[in-house]
Amino acid sequence: MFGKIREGLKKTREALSQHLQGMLGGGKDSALLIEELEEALILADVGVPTMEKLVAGLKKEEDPKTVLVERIMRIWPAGLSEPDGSKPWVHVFVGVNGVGKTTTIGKLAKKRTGSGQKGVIAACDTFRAAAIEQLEVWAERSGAELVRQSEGSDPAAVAFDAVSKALSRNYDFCFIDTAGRLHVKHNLMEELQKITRVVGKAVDGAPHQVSLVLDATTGQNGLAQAREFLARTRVTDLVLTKLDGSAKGGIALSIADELRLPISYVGVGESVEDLVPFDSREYTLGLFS
Ligand SMILES: Nc1nc2c(ncn2[C@@H]2O[C@H](COP(=O)(O)OP(=O)(O)O)[C@@H](O)[C@H]2O)c(=O)[nH]1
Ligand SMILES: [Mg+2]
Repeated sequence: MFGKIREGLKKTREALSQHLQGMLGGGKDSALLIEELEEALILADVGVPTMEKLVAGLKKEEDPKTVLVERIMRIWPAGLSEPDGSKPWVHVFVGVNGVGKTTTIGKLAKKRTGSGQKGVIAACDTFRAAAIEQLEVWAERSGAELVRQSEGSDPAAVAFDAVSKALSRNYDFCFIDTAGRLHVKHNLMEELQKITRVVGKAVDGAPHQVSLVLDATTGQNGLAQAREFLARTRVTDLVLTKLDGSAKGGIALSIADELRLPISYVGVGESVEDLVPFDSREYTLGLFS
């Protein structure tokens, strides 16, 4: 598993290193190097405020690269606290269409069933039949049970069914897949709030985890999405997907710096093993070498 984040950062690292040769190789005027670094960080979607924080006074440092790495390490928020053993662990996944919610749920379900756990997945994106079918495939692949109703049914009712089932069977987890259509933003947020309320009535403390899934290829757009969700729903952590296809891996820093939310997992590909726990050190070092 070690190295998957670094591998996922390949495109970002290549983009950064094109601009950073001076800094890494030495021998250039330091003001020029800082200018290059600023540009490289912006191109990697680190965002202006975070970039400015990282480079401030850097040209006076004897070993700018080490200082930069230390500064980045200080930006990552503390990790998620350990699950408290609640059973079922009710975990809701939110985010706009196409970011990778369903895929992430499938990968995580497979991880859990692979270690002997039992659980259900709730198909609460009831808007499209295709969404339910896609989840069905992941449920089969992982051996988790799918709780679904017909297309167009009330997502909160599906969530309630799923949580009740997980509770009565003493299952370990209940994953809730949600819709992400943005053109009816207001309704989507209300729908998410209703799901949250309903599962909280069925299981004490639920939802225990609400992950906002963001697509790394969308860069700063992801940050804008996050602000919208955070304004209307409770989010406990972030999942950053498609790092493998992105040269904008700096977005993780921008998000961590502004939102102060931990990143729990990183998606680095489409198959089941391509979801890895976030590792701040590997991520930081993987940006440069
Ligand atoms: N390369 C890559 N593709 C991903 C990753 N996660 C999801 N995808 C792909 O992104 C597309 C949309 O994912 P999906 O789970 O349906 O998104 P949802 O609409 O949020 O549920 C699918 O084709 C997935 O295979 C990832 O980490 N890397
Ligand atoms: Mg989906």
